[in-house]
Amino acid sequence: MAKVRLRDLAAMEDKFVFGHGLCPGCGVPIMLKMVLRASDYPLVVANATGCLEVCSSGFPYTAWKTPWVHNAFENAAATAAGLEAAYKALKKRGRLPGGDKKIKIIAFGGDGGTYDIGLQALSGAMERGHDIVYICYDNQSYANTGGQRSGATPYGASATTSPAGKKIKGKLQWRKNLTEIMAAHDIYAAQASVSHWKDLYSKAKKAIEIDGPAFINVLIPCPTEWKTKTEDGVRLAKLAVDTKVWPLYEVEGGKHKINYYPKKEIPVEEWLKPQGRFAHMFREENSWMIEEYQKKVNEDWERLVKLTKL
Ligand SMILES: Cc1ncc(C[n+]2csc(CCOP(=O)(O)OP(=O)(O)O)c2C)c(N)n1
Ligand code: SF4
Ligand SMILES: [Mg+2]
Repeated sequence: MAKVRLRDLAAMEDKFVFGHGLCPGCGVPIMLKMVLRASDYPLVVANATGCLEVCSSGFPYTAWKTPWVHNAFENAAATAAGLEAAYKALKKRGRLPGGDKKIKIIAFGGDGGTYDIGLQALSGAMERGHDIVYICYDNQSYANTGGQRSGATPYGASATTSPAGKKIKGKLQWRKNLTEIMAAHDIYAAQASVSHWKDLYSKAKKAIEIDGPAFINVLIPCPTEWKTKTEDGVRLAKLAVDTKVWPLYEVEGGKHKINYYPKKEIPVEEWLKPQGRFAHMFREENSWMIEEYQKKVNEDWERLVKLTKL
């Protein structure tokens, strides 16, 4: 793990600053400030449509202090791949503005833009081996457009397109395991959370240093769509890790490594309870949903532990 002290981080230049309109308590800027600090090189950012893009670039303002390209909802990875190809071509011809200095290309996309609509572009870019980093900021919802369910939305969560009511009890499917899908591309793939900033910083640094494709899936608390108190975000992100709902791990050279083993068993309902989107699961007649949830979390954790032993 890269060694970093909080006071050194605090002294670093901020490349994502005031002037954005992200909600109070949103986890996106926490993630962003950490990831942007992890680079020793100038960065060029590709950003899929979503909360981050919409809230940081209302013309004529910008919260970005680094070159930034807005692309469509579905093609952040393709934009990043194109930027990298252009960078390489200009470098080869000696036509890079600012000389020959190394830059890195980094793409940010939400879970909707990554798990779902941008998956083809992402898979293609990673398979072709572009020297890019792709960060999925996973708030488990199509948040920017009103909280529709995505492939990342957890089982049971009430979303505007999977509303808990008389007909259904929230989302009926389990979350897609995107981190494993990306690991299957034989690249550096990792899972991180804004609650564990040293781990996140180290993973971002490693991904940026790697000469080739890298992917990180970062859990982002979203008070608006998780229906939680604004001040609870980081605590909930930590609870997701401690209840094993969101294990911190990485896959490098085909080897799985768990970066954090929770010290004690915390039931999954501790994570579910403070979130309004799961409120219906706490009605007596729906208690089986919490049991199902716990069973799945246990099974997924056991499977992950087994993978680390291969
Ligand atoms: C092709 C296309 N379909 C739909 C939209 C509308 N749209 C814009 S952002 C968005 C949701 C984004 O969700 P996510 O990627 O999870 O980012 P978040 O808003 O949660 O940050 C949708 C549906 C669009 N811009 N383009
Ligand atoms: S809706 Fe959620 S992810 Fe979007 S800005 Fe608000 S808190 Fe952040
Ligand atoms: Mg989202």
